[in-house]
Amino acid sequence: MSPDPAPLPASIAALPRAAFRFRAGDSDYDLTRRALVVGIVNVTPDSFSDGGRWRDPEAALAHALSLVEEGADLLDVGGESTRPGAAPVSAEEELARVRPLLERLCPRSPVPVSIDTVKPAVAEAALELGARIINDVGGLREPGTGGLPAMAQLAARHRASLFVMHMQGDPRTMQTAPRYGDVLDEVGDFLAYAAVRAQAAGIPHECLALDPGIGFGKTLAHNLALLRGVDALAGRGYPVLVGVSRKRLFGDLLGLPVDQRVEAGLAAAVAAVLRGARLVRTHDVRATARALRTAEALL
Ligand code: HH2
Repeated sequence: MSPDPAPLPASIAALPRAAFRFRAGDSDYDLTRRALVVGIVNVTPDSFSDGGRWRDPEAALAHALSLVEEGADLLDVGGESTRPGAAPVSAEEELARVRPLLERLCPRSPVPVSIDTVKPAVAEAALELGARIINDVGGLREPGTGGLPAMAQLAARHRASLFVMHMQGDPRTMQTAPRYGDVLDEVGDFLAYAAVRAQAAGIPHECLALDPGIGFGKTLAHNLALLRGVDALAGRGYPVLVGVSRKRLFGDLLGLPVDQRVEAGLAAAVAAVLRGARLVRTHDVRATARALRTAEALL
């Protein structure tokens, strides 16, 4: 039996209501008291922490479904690594990686599936296969028609939802010398403007989530400022998604290699959720779901 909910802490109660609702596919989530866990399934040869592990589509499918068992509310499928220094792949290659999994997963997934891509052609094929969310780590940079972003127009046409992430530069060069005036203001302004453009393209407010893009063209100081400022970002009036799972910031902070960053990622996820983040993208679904449910019970 769940304990009676306590009053919301002031940090969360003060945020706009619109930051606590998200819709994807047939699911309409009330995020007032619960954050969503987004399970990562990378079908890439070279992702920084799980590259090459799920290239066989049957193994990838079993992995994805096991993440749902562990508590994933959404699944995010990716076919191109965006780790610092990663070389881009063609749309054909990326699609050849994700298609076999999406064909198997979308018809039987009990939770909405998202496609992690910066390419409209890949996103469109994924939506046709049944994905319900586009995770655009390019921050809507591909132009569409009439000055509106291609990814937003595509999502609107397919009644899909959209994660919009901030990235400075591109994966090949983004960590060379990231520079900001006030990182929180700049990233927040960028995302709020992207959200307005997405809505102009026809995406309902509640089908959008904004992501500061931890590790994408950011130093350790930038990443920490963004995580500390999640409440300011949520104050823009959209649900905030954070992805910290196994990332380099924990290497910078604690000197740990990629296979020893789970605990640090849990602490960061919990801290971000207590500041108002409402979606957490992670490889470590079971541990993250347990950590978040515990933190939420104590709120
Ligand atoms: N991080 C990665 C990839 N996609 N999408 C969103 N919205 N937010 C993130 O923080 C984010 C993301 C990088 O992590 P991973 O998928 O594990 O690695 P790789 O890009 O090497 O495949």
